[in-house]
Order: sequence, then structure tokens, then C-alpha cells
Amino acid sequence: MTEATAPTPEVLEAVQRDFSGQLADAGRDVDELQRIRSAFFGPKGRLTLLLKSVGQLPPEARRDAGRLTNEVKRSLEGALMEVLDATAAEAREKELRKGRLDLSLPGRRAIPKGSLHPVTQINNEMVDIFARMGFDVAGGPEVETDWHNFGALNFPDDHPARDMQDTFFVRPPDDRPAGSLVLRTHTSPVQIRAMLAQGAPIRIVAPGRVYRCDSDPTHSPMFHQIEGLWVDEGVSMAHLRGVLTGFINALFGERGVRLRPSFFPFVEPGVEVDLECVFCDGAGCNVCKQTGWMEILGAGMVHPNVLKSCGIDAEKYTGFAFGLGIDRVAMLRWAIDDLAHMFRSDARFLSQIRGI
Ligand code: FA5
Repeated sequence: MTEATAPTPEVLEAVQRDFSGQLADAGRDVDELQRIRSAFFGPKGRLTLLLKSVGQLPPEARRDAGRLTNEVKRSLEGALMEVLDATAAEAREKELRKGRLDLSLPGRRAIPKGSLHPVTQINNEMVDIFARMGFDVAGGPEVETDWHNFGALNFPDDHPARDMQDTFFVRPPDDRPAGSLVLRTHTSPVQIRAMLAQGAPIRIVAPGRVYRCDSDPTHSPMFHQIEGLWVDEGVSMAHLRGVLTGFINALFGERGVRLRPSFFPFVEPGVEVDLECVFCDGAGCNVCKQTGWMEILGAGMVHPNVLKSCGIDAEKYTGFAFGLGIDRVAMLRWAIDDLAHMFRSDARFLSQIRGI
């Protein structure tokens, strides 16, 4: 083409004629219309090059040539866009007439959003409550030595107390229980690890998975506990009651809390803590077996033998510990009747418990 010379009125008129001819020939052919667009307005299009050539004109000719070229460009572009828009509208109309678009169909659902598992939700809530009371978070391994899981916690070898927690052995005892490895049966061994590492004073909670050979609607072979431990000078049963009552009220609102004497080898005295039934508010129902109370955790004053196992002066320091079943608390919170629901990964169940 010769337009590279200069955008004179004659050249622009010739371009306009050519454009109109091509546009008329293209009709509603979208590919052809796009080709015209790039041939006239693309980076190497005829009008683009003409506009560029304005800069090479003598200064006195530039203004008029620039204005005229821009006017032509705008008008031709407008004409092309009109045809493109009309073509798109016709295509849409045609599609609608074909009846393939059913406006009565329900909309597509957004990708379902996941949420934290109920046990994780409750666990985070509990850790937050204890963190507000000044407890740090500690952890330990799920495969434990017999010594951390039992021995250091004042379970004598061959003592029947070991039968309270049906144990999965990773390396079974041969002649000495001390040589065995177990899946930890509770989070209490974290007390031992934390006291050995940090000494006293210490104030920690330790959430985690634990394992027992146990299975029914309220017992699962793998479940979650959260352990608490506070050792310092002058810590007493009153502190234990205060902390646990504060915790329970924060989690379940104001309701009755009751301590009952109980036995765990690693505490003395030991207690089990009951909560006024969340289903009947203490009146008595099937869930609480008509007692009005539900057991949620074990606790007590750390046995001096346990402090001694960890090298802590039992004359100077006292402390309390507690261990609570996280899954049980989740059952109470959402009135879940079978613990197994927690571990079936059934999205229909999980989607009903979307808290956090
Ligand atoms: C213990 O495990 C003690 N280590 C708790 C403790 C810690 C006492 C510190 C004193 C001082 P127990 O076996 O009772 O105690 O279990 C504690 C809680 O775990 C129970 O109250 C219950 O909520 C939960 N739990 C026990 N067994 C199961 C199971 N198989 N499935 C689900 N939850 C369970």
C-alpha cells in the first residue's frame, strides 16, 4: 500500500472506501470482521501506520493531518464495533431461540466450602480458654515408652491400674514392662516430658491423639484428650477447682460443676469432674442416665512420686493436673449420639457442624 507516504485527504478517502467495501463483504462473518479489525486498527494496521506517519510531516501540516486521521479512525472503528455488537447479539438471540437455555433451571452451586473438623473446633476453643488463663501449649509423641506412659506416672509394674487403660503395644513387654513401647493411652506422659524439659514452675496444656483398645458409642480406639498441668509453690485443690470451673463456664456457660473422689495412680487426691447435664439442665434424662450430671474429666493433685520422677522438689512444689476427652465434649456441645460419627469423614454429618 502507498498510505505509508502521508495521510492526505485523498489517501484517507481511499482507505475509507476500501474499509466500507470489506465491511459490506464480511457480512456477519465474525472471523472476517476480526481480520478487518486487525488489518485497519491492529499494531500494523493501515490506520495505525497512517497515524504514526503524521509525526514525519512538516510541523505546519501535522495538526490537520493528525485531526483528520483520528476522525477517520474513530468513525471506522465505531462502524466496525456496531457490526460486531450486532453480530454478537444475533448469535445470542439464535442460541436462545434454539431453546438450549433453560432459565428455570436452578443455578449452579458454588464449590462447597470446607470447615474445621468438630474436634479441631472444640480443641481450638479449649486451648484459647486455657491460654487466656496463662497456660502454654506443649506436645509429645504418640508412640511412647512404657516409662513415660506408665512408670513415671506412678503405675507400678504389673499393677492392676495398668488395666484401666487397655493398651495397644508397639513393642510388647517381654520380661520387663519397662522395655515396651505403646501407643500412648492418655496425654498424661506429656506432663512428664514437659516437667523433665522445663522443671517447675510450669503451667501447660497438651492436646493430642490417644489410643485404647476400646470401642462402643461413647468409646473410640483413637480419641483426643487435652491434658493440663500447673505446678508451682502453694498450688492447691482450690486452684484446681477454680481453673476447671472457669474453663467449664467459658465453654458451656454458667452451670453446676461437681468434684467426686476418684483414683488415678499419678494424683493424690484424685477426682472426677461432673458437669450439670447440658441436655436436661440437671433434671435427669436418658443421656445423663437420670443422674443430672455428666462426667467430663479426671483430675487431681500431682502425686509427689511423679514430681520426684521429674526431678522436682516435692517438698517445695505442689501442683494439679487434669485430663479431658475432647471428643466427649464435642458430643455434648452438638448432641452427637455416637462417637464414631466423628471419624467416618461423612460430609453430610460434618457439614452440619460449621462453627468456626
Ligand atoms: C485419663 O486418661 C487420665 N490421664 C486423666 C487425668 C489426667 C486424671 C490428669 C488425673 C490427672 P480417663 O481414662 O478417665 O483418665 O480418661 C479421661 C477422659 O477421656 C474421660 O473422662 C473421657 O472423657 C475420655 N475417654 C476415655 N476413654 C475414651 C474413649 N475410648 N473414647 C473417647 N473418650 C474417652
